[in-house]
Amino acid sequence: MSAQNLITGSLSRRRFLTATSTLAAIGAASAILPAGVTRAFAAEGKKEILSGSHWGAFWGAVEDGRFTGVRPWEKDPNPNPALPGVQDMVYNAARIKYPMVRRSYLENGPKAERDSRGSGDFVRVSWDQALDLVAKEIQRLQDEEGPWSIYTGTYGWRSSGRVQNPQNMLKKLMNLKGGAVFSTGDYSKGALAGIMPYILGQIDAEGPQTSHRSVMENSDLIVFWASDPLKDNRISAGVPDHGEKRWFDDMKAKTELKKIFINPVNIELCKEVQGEWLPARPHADIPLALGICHTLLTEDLYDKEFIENYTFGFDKFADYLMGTGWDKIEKTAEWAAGQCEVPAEKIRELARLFVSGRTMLVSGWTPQRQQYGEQWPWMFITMASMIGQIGLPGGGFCQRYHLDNAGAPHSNGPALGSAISPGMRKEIKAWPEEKGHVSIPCARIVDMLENPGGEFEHNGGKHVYPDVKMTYWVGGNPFHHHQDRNRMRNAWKKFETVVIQDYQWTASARFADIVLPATTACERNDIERIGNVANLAFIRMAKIIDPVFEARDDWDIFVELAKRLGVESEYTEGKTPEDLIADIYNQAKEAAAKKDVAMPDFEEFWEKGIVEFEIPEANELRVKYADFREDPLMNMMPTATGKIEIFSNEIEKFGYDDCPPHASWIEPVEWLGQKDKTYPLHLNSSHPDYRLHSQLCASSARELYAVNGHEPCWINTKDAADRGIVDGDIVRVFNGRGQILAGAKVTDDIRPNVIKVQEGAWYDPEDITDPNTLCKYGDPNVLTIDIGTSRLAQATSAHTCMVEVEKFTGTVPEITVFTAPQAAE
Ligand SMILES: Nc1nc2c(c(=O)[nH]1)N[C@H]1C(S)=C(S)[C@@H](COP(=O)(O)OP(=O)(O)OC[C@H]3O[C@@H](n4cnc5c(=O)[nH]c(N)nc54)[C@H](O)[C@@H]3O)O[C@H]1N2
Ligand SMILES: Nc1nc2c(c(=O)[nH]1)N[C@H]1C(S)=C(S)[C@@H](COP(=O)(O)OP(=O)(O)OC[C@H]3O[C@@H](n4cnc5c(=O)[nH]c(N)nc54)[C@H](O)[C@@H]3O)O[C@H]1N2
Ligand SMILES: [Mo]
Repeated sequence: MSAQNLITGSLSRRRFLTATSTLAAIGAASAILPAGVTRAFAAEGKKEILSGSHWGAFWGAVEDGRFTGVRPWEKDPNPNPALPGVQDMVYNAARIKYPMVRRSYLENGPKAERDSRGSGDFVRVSWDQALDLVAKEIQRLQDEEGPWSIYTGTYGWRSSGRVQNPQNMLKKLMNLKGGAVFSTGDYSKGALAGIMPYILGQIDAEGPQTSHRSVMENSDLIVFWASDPLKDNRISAGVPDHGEKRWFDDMKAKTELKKIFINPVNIELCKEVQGEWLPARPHADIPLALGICHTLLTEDLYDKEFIENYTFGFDKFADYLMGTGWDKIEKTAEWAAGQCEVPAEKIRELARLFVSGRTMLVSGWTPQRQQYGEQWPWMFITMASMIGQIGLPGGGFCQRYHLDNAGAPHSNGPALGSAISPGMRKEIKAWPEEKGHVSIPCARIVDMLENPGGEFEHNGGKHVYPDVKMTYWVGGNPFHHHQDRNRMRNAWKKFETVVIQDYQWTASARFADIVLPATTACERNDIERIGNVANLAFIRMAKIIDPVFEARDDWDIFVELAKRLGVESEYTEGKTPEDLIADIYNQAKEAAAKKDVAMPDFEEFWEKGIVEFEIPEANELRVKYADFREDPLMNMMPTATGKIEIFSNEIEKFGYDDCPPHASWIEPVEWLGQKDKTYPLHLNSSHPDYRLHSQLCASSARELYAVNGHEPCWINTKDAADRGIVDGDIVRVFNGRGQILAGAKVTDDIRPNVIKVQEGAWYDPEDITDPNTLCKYGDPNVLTIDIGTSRLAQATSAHTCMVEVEKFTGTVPEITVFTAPQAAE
């Protein structure tokens, strides 16, 4: 039994006391654990244990050591309907029970053929055997090649918890062994994060935003532009507080507040608050905004004083609007109407409306998750600058109301640190640039695999793709999150060794050589905050039950590898996760004391499971950029000019034709305005209602949304009728890159010529030997394009995608992805 199980596992308090001699034997670090941590939660009999997850805080019921159910925390104002999936996943048929190795790899090692990856031909091995294999391969590659031969980009949403961060654990281990190729950026807002430093000198779409109360008390109009705060706040990277529900209730009650939703989908929030749905063409947000800006300019409605005092480079943008800029097109409302299918008069009306009172412009992130995605955030802020209300109560713009309830007032609670950092690369071998760059933009993984030694450009720099031989992935699911699955499947063969550490048989695990079964967050201890912005409370993420089957904590797995690789003590630094939980709690407690906020001792906190904080009245009225507005010299923007940059000299120097030096419209390769109508429907693969990406897809929560057993495909009534499709039909969605099955959801809540298949649907190939095989369940990333947004950010262009849909008339193949491969059962 591991040390951790002894301390926090299913032993009763009395038995824990009798076990102290064993404890002493396993090391001092464990023996100094505060008594609170040692409390056994998964003891005999029935009880409920408070814990937290991406989906919310909950009480987990335990009967005779078995996790039997979840009940939302009673203070959650809007529990996520998918929450029961958290319990269901623990014993789910897709759970990885044992360490497994692909047969061919077990027999032949890294020189094994790679075509049978994904066939499910695995052999069960012992933990020792699996760990030896992994450690041996890491050591061999570090010795014979170098750190540039191992890719540990390992992007992904893992589980909540400030300590149990498997990505950082892996990176720390790799850094101690000489390093590896890491990744930069994210799939979320990669283009935004690339461009914003040039515009505002900061990412902006992070942390607290203008408070909801400021909006409710001051705004006359709120525009949700590609933003869905009702759906997207259901989850959080920490534990969601779901307080945004109160904001929606207030919005609904305040009928004099006008709400406009610019979205190809009539989302639930629009209906809930009786908003106006403006179903503009997807990907035509920039033309629509340009039409608005042109009206503001030509009707002399824009805020000249704001432009003069707070922004840089407007004259060049004005030339561009008037047709004397780089593309010589005047961006009249009529021109815009032709692109976005919103009538010209409506565009002018919007422009006038935006300046007639206090306007809050809210953007989500899909318009930057497309080709030339850098342009949208720039366009959005340029438009807000012309309106001139940035820094005023209830005015300006916000790019994050859809995550972490970012307009919530924050409590007086202290920050809560995170425990394990990747550290610095230990230089065992020098790393010459010609061996490849030390990191790649995360969404360029397939380019890297296809072009070892090839050059790529990124944010003004030129680098070389490394020649990687191995990948180790934890806490992410590349076979859901990455685009153009068939192309990826082929490129993936470049890896000689693929290690996937997960708790469930994702497609990534199926396409691995070595599969290591990790615990879920319910089988180990951690700590989190409720509300990344509100910071309502610190919550114990308690170990609810002992690990099931042969699953082990990520921490334990890495300690075992560190032992084999001779770096155990540097890796653990003499601590266990429980020590680290106590450490970060105690650091926070000290910081709180300095602010005169009292917090209980760690043991008391751990016993109770929660410490809640108070919300000072003053924190309700936050206005973002108010200080900049008040004094733009003292509080200048951290940009080159100290102002909001409508034009960027730095970007101009890069000379990128795919990222001009001011917000611009460049037609994407695929969109509804293109001439070629082979694939006439735009695919919207936005984030799922009742999952977090691919997490919980295998759980019973699927019953909330599946259509005829498949991932739903929202399709407009007219588009369906034109194709003889009725609600509930199985349809085939296809283009030149691939094909999937899905279940038709026929509705007028999506505009014509657009369909929606949510990202995160599990990839279930019918025949892995076929390069264009059908996905039997409905993964939209079989259809999406894999190109960088531009040379600036090199982010994903997942939303740039055209498809066709037809009724599926063949025999519907059985969905097999939600059960483990046979040998692994
Ligand atoms: N077409 C399209 N594609 C997209 C997007 C889109 O809008 N459209 N969105 C993109 C975005 S924004 C994102 S962020 C990505 C998300 O992509 P990912 O973050 O890769 O998606 P998840 O499904 O959250 O994957 C997390 C994985 O970690 C595993 N896991 C959870 N907890 C643990 C743990 O404690 N230990 C270990 N070892 N494993 C654990 C889960 O089982 C799961 O397999 O997808 C991107 N892909
Ligand atoms: N429930 C749930 N919430 C989540 C996640 C999840 O998986 N599930 N994932 C989290 C993560 S990692 C991220 S990055 C964020 C994602 O945040 P976003 O990228 O903002 O979220 P989405 O819901 O994908 O898209 C927002 C809205 O944009 C609309 N849209 C799509 N294309 C266009 C377009 O071209 N123009 C316009 N105007 N609108 C368009 C979609 O219909 C959708 O309503 O969400 C987070 N929240
Ligand atoms: Mo994301």
